[in-house]
Amino acid sequence: MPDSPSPRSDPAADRARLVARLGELLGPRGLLTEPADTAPYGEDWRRLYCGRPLAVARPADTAQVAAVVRACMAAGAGVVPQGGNTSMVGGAVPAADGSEVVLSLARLNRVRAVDAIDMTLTVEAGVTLKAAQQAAAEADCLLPLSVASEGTAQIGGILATNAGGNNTVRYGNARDLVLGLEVVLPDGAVWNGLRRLHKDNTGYCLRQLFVGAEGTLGVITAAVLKLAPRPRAVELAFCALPSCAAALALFRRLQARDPAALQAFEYMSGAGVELVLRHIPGAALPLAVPSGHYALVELATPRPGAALRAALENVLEGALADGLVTDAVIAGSVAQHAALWRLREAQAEAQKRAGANVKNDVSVPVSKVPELIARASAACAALLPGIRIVPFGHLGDGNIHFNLVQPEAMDPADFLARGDAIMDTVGAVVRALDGSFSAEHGVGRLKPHLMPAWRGGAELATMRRIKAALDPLGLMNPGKVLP
Ligand code: 2HG
Ligand code: ZN
Repeated sequence: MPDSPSPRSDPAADRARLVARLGELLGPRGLLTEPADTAPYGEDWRRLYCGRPLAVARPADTAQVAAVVRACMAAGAGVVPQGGNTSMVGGAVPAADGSEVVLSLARLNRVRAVDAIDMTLTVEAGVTLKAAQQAAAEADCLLPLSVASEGTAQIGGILATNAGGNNTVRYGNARDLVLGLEVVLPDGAVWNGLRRLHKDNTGYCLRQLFVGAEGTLGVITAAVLKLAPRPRAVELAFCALPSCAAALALFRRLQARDPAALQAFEYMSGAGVELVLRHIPGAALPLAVPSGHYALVELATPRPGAALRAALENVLEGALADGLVTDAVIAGSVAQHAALWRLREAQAEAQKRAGANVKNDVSVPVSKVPELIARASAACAALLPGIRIVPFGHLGDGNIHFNLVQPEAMDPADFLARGDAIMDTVGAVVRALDGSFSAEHGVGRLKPHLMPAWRGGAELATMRRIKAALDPLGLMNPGKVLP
C-alpha cells in the first residue's frame, strides 16, 4: 500500500488503514494494538492524563522510525514520540480520542560507540540514562548527567526535554553535553548529524533546535554525548540547616573553596524529608534531630590525591561554628552514600504517595532561591490553609521544585481543582524574581497555555514560524509546548 493521503471522509477507515500499514512496516513485534497492551503508553507517571493511543509503534531502527513517521503524515495522524514515559508535564501522552500513534523508541537501545580518547558516547534514543552512564563508566569515563528517573528515562527523552538534574551546577544541562544528533524529521527524512566535533561552525546549530523541542520538531533517534573524566574521589554530606538562606551561604562557601569539585548541591525542606521518612520503606534520618531545611552536598574530582574529605570537613566545621549548619553527616560507605541520595531522590515518589500534588518546576537566579521559597511558601499558605509545602531541588543551579501536597483531609480532586490558582500564585513570585515557569521538566501538555504570558511576542512568534517550517501539518507531538 503506498504512503498516499487517503480520503478524509471516513476517519475510522483511515485509521484502520494506517494501523494495517504500520503492521506491514513493523511486523508483529513492532506494533501494539490491543487496548490492554497500549494502555500503559497512554498514561503519564503523574496520572494527570489518560490518553488512548491509536496504536503503539515500536520500530527497531532509524529507518523504521522514518517509515512510521512517513506513514502517519500520509494518513494525517499525530505522532507522539515516547521514551521512558517519565515526563512530569504530560509531554509524551497521546490524545484521548484515539487518533494519535505513540512512537516508542524503546527498541532503539544500542550503544553504538564509546571513545575514551575523543571522550564521546554514541547511543541510540532508547538507551536508558543509567545504561548510558554504565557504558561510559566501562570506558573509565563519566556521563555527567544524573536525574532521579535515570533507571527508566531514555536518552531520546532526556535530550528532547533538555533534562537538567543534579549535576547541572557543574556540567550544565543535557544540551551542553550534545555534540551530535540523528533526527527523523516530520517529512520522514533522516538527518544524520552524528558528528563528534568540538568546533563546527557551519551555519545554524540544528542539533540545539531539537534539544528541548519536546518532540514537536522531529524524533531524536541517536546522539553523540560528551563525556568527562571519571572522578577518583567522591564525598557526600547531608546537612541540617536553620534556613534556606543558610543553604545558599553554605553553597557559596563551597564554591569559593573549590568550584571545580562541587558536583551537586541539593536543597530539601524539612516537610519533604518527613514525607520520605513516612512513605519510603527503609528511609531513615541520619541525624539525631529533624530540621526545617536540609542540603545534600556532593564533591567529586578526577584529580589524584585531592584531599576532598578534608576540604569538605573544613567547610562544614566553619559553617557549624558560624551557625549556617546545625548538624551534618558525611557518607562513610557506598551504602550510606546511596541511602543519603535516596532521601533526595525519593522526594517525588514520597509526595505522590502522600496525596494529590501540584508541581511547580521553576527557576530563579541562584541568589534569589531563599526569597522564592519564603515568598511562595507564605503565598501558598495564605491561599489554602493546611496545604503541605514541600519545595526541594537543585539549589546550585536555581531550579527549585516548588511542590505542594494536598491538605491531609482534603479530597484529592478538590485540591487538583485548585491547581491553576496554586500555580498562578507561585508563578507570580517567580515572575517577580525574574525566573522561569518551566526550568527542567519542559512545557509538555501541562503548560502550553502559559506560553503567551511568559514567552509571548517575538519569542513565541519565532517558535511558531520554526514549527510551521518543519512540521507544516502540525502532527509532531500535537498539543505540546505551543498553545
Ligand atoms: C527531581 O529533581 C525531579 O527529583 C522530579 O525533577 C521533581 O517531582 C518533582 O517535581
Ligand atoms: Zn529535578
